[in-house]
Amino acid sequence: MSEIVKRKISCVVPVYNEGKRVDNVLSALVGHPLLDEVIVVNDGSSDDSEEVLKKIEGINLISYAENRGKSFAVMTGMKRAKNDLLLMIDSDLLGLTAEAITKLVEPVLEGVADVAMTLRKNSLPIFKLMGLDFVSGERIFSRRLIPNLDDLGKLSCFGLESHLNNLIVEKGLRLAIVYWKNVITPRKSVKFGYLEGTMRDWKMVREIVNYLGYKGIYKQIKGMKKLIVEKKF
Ligand SMILES: Nc1nc2c(ncn2[C@@H]2O[C@H](COP(=O)(O)OP(=O)(O)O)[C@@H](O)[C@H]2O)c(=O)[nH]1
Ligand SMILES: [Mg+2]
Repeated sequence: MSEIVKRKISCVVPVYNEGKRVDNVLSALVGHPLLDEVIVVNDGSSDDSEEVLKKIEGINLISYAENRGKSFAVMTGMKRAKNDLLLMIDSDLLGLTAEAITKLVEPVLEGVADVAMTLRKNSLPIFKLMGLDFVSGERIFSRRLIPNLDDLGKLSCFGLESHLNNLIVEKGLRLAIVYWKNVITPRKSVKFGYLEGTMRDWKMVREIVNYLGYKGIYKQIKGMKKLIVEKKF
């Protein structure tokens, strides 16, 4: 990275029952030279996430007992964030490294894009074909993207990404897609077992469709595709 402007980054990590996976994710984040702070929000996990998190030094841990969904958790973390640049990272990623984080934040730090988001090794084939995984949870952007953080708290658990996408399209921001060729997001059936995993997948799809509608999804993808910068990352 040659001439990057030193803009400080606050990283927000939502955690819900990720005791098995969160340790590795945080080891890629804590102490990363480009991250100023790592804020972790754990709400109502019923596994050992809280115990695992309490042992990790160098994080800013926010915990509350009631499970209020990912959107609310991310909003809570962002309200605590000190910096203009906000980086969202899911806590269940497999194979995450400090280099992958550098690769994701670089386009924004270098001023090539306003927003950067990932396309992961196991993003759906159709997303790979499109060159856009519009539901990806890993993104970096300026907090100016979100006029009112409280709006996030009102979204359904998985409405967050769709809401942010709408704001990106509305504002016509330059979008970088960063290919993470070694990072995987585990399928819900792996995390929760086949039956519960499938039910949760459908719930997520329903929430996105309820929020955007089928036409809205098409419009959003089309709008985002137009904003993707040419340079490959
Ligand atoms: N704090 C918090 N985090 C959540 C909640 N639901 C999901 N997450 C986290 O958000 C990220 C994405 O959720 P996940 O279930 O993996 O969705 P997927 O990646 O779209 O399949 C993971 O890091 C989860 O731990 C929640 O209710 N509260
Ligand atoms: Mg996931």
